[in-house]
Amino acid sequence: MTLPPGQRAAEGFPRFGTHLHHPPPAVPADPVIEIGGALTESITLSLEDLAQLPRQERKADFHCVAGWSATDLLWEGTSFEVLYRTRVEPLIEPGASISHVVFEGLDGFKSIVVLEDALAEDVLIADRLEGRPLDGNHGAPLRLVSPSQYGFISTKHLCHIEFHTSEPPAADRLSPISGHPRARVWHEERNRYLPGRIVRPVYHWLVAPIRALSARGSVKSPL
Ligand SMILES: Nc1nc2c(c(=O)[nH]1)N[C@H]1C(S)=C(S)[C@@H](COP(=O)(O)O)O[C@H]1N2
Ligand SMILES: [Mo]
Repeated sequence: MTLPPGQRAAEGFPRFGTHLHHPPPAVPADPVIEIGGALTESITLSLEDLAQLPRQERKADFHCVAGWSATDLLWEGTSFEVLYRTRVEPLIEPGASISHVVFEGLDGFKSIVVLEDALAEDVLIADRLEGRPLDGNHGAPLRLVSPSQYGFISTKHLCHIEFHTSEPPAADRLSPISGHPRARVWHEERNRYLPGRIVRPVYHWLVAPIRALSARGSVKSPL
């Protein structure tokens, strides 16, 4: 098993995130994804709408920027590229060229993704993990999964996708641990300002406390 540079295999698949000790957000009775931005109209996709699109299964490792990796996870869901080509591209404003996509979760978490990275063939909007519906720990009801990018790209509890024609300002851009805008794990693009190998030790040091806090807010799960 080969992990990307600077990663260590974690035990299991921990709940982790900037949500820290906060429990996962409540799942709405009828979950939807709102889709908007530089489009001629905004649309709302229900789970039934998503179910019209082809299903995909994908085995992949998951890499957190702090340095832990979970291996061989089995995700199921919809290809983001197929969703984009079929439901979004026909709505793009004439003359507009989409460059970035913002994914937002029910807890207010956002990731900003370069369109080219979002359209990679391994990017899913997942609703199942290891053969079961996603639980609150890992992003119920739906989450983005972009296995070739650090975990902070893979927004959990996905409820809103917005398409932009230029790079929107990142909320954390002034922070010394601001995430790299590409976040490609094999390039070790951890940090917006500093080379990945330089920041590794600082990030590794964050794993234990964030993992412990995230576990405090976790829900009981069969995994
Ligand atoms: N909605 C939401 N999505 C999120 C986060 C978060 O705090 N909230 N944390 C991100 C980070 S930093 C990581 S490493 C992964 C962790 O996913 P997991 O809890 O399923 O392990 O979720 C990402 N997506
Ligand atoms: Mo992370």
